[in-house]
Amino acid sequence: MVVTISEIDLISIKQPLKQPFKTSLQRVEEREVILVKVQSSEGLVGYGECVAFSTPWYTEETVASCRFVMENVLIPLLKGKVVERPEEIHPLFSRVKGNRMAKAAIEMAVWDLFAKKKELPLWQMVGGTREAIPAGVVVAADETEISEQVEAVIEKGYSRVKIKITPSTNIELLTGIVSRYPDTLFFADANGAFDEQSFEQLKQFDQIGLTLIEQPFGEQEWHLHARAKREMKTPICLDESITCLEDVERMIDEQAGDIIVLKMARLGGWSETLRIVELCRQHSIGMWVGGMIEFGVSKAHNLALAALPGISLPGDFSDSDHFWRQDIIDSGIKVRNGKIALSEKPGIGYAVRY
Ligand code: OSB
Ligand code: MG
Repeated sequence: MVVTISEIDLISIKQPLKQPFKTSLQRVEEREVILVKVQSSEGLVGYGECVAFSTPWYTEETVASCRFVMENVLIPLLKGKVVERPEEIHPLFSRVKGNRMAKAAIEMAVWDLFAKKKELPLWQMVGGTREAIPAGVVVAADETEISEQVEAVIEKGYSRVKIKITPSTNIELLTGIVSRYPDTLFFADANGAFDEQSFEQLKQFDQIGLTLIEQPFGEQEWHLHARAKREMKTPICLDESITCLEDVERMIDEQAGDIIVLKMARLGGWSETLRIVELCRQHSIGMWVGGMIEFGVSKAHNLALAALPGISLPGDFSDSDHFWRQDIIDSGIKVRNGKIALSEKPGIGYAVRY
């Protein structure tokens, strides 16, 4: 199977969020992403979405740095190339240092293109075995708003809720919420807000009945994460610390975590993510697919990833109408009875409009 990459276009997408996304790191009110459209000489089209933020508050990359690297470095490497397998993109880009979110966006578009060429849903092309993906939602709000927002999402059918925490989170409030909904899985995401001084505060979260605690310490704090894993019973999950396969190997070697969040954008795309999934399967490391306030193209790729065997925990998969008035894919991502059905159409399975 041969594809000649003839065109690569970058399209800016900008939309206000329906409600502000508030974390200890950043308040996000408007989201800008770059839609990547890759075309083959025979007229097939694949889509990726570059999900770096406007400023480097979550990862080092930004919308501007990604656009620069894509336009000046990655697109010239790929344009006009004859590609036989989508796996060829990762080594082609490996001569470029870092810039994983920029690489991922283009690489993902090529994977979508190949699935369309093969006339297969992307989730089937990568070996997915599930037909519906359990939904999960993030409540990132001020303390006064949390109870109300949790109640609202549970009423909408979500059975996994992720709440943002910091050392000053009101433990009684959180304990009350978690015990009020015994059938709901609660994840707590700290985005690295704890440190050695606040270690004892972190331990208080161990009694609440959380499914996991995500990234309590900074991304390089391997020792503190290992200590948390030793001293606490709640599983420790790494998000920001995991940027490549070697980071997962380090987590395993240093026993610094039980679970990882898969974010294809942060990991540089499909190839690296699939290697990581294999490694985690071999070592019985839990996995789930994380979100970054994305639009439907990125979510569709992530849904295909979540269809793989071994990805057992529910990910950051909310309905398009959670963040957006109008998503960029037709009909949007729909949560029904706490699940999202996978599309049977080729590639990412949704028509894109922008
Ligand atoms: O840490 O998981 C995170 C959003 C933006 C940046 C980082 C994170 C998040 C989320 C997921 O919490 C939000 C979503 O559902 O897309
Ligand atoms: Mg996180």
